[in-house]
Amino acid sequence: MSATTERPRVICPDSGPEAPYPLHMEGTVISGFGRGSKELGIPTANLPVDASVTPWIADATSGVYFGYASLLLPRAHADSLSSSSSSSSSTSTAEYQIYPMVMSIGYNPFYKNTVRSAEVHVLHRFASDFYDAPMRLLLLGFIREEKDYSGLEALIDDINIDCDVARQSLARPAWTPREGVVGGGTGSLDGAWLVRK
Ligand code: ADP
Ligand code: RBF
Ligand code: MG
Repeated sequence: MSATTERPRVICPDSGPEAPYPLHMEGTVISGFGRGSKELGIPTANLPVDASVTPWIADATSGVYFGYASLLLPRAHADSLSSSSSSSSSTSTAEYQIYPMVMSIGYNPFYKNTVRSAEVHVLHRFASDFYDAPMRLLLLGFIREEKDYSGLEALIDDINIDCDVARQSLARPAWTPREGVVGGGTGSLDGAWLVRK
């Protein structure tokens, strides 16, 4: 129908991420604009944009990035693999779990925001919210610049293609961490920073 459907689904070299990637970012999941992105089927976990914590973000091109997110979920969260019910030891500490992600950094021209936001759509279906959870991000590549759209449907279509691009591009061995990806296989990417204590 539109040109967007012709977008390539695998981007960046098979050999793995290239400079300046990987880029790191971390923070606590905060409330966003409350625009009901959840109702659109695309919830986004917002992180504070603070150049004193994340120096590279000040000069980062606004747009859509892909990579991995790790989350330290409370042990009571249904998606926590270190929940007391699934853990053999009651003294074990919670661990970061890795998920593929796609994210937007920018002003969301469709909504004409005046402040820059960083929002992450985690490619996993969660049983419940995880506001206040510590989150780490490993950005591995840039997908596209942010755009304005004539209608919400066109924005949603493009975001769904972004998800497809991220999923397929991250599925290659040099783009998959050695361990720790929830529901994922193993590859040769160094994901140690995402899960370190
Ligand atoms: P807000 O405007 O507060 O960011 P959203 O509608 O974007 O609200 O929903 C974001 C919240 O949804 C996240 O903070 C998180 O707690 C929850 N959530 C559930 N599933 C996901 C997911 N797959 N990716 C991102 N956030 C999710
Ligand atoms: N907003 C835009 O205005 N233009 C975009 O091109 C755009 N691309 C996005 C891509 C992804 C992968 C995600 C997760 C969000 C994107 N957004 C974009 C932000 C979107 O408008 C925002 O998530 C909702 O408004 C909810 O805050
Ligand atoms: Mg959000």
